Amino acid sequence: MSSSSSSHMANGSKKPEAIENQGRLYSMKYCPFAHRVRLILTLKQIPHDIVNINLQDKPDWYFQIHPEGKVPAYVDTDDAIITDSVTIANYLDQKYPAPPLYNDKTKSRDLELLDHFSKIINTFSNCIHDKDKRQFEEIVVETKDNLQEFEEELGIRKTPFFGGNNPGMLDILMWPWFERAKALTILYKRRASLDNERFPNLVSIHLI
Ligand SMILES: N[C@@H](CCC(=O)N[C@@H](CS)C(=O)NCC(=O)O)C(=O)O
Repeated sequence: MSSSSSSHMANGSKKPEAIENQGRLYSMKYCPFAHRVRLILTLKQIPHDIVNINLQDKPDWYFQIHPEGKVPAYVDTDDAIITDSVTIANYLDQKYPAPPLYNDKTKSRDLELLDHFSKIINTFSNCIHDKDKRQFEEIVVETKDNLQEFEEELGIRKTPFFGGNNPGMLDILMWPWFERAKALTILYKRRASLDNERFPNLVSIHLI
């Protein structure tokens, strides 16, 4: 369904030719935002290829696709260019409705929670890039407080995932940061995890 170059294209490289009838994701192997889109492409079985971009030495041609040179960017079969992970996810969900990733009853709350999740993304990013000078304990307390409403929402929905019995859009768009949370344990040499007593629902989804 997809092919991807494991190396990352740098300046001086030639832009790979588009493949007929396939969209293309410009990605970077470790980027959580691009990971979101890879999950959607796989789940919806959308034919695509993946071109990885070296973000330390971006190819000149890539700025014609994304003026700021960021990933992810998705180029559709009709050459439409879509940037920003959430915009791409929603675009693909509209174009390829199966399986459905939103539920009419919960969509607006999902979008609200997604917006609130950006606080957690920012904290994670600041920690990883050594920009958050606070003590580890303080960061953990704040992050847990920010996750409280997610735990409560699962309690209200009484379903294993935000999407119901299967992961939905919110689950998918949050997942890359849960998967990477263990990086904080390595970075701070302290265990960064959620406690089962306070976060039983989130722990059971994410096994962290
Ligand atoms: N809001 C964007 C954020 C994308 C983003 O920040 N990507 C990072 C890689 S993880 C990037 O391209 N960094 C390179 C740069 O800023 O020059 C999205 O959701 O797609």
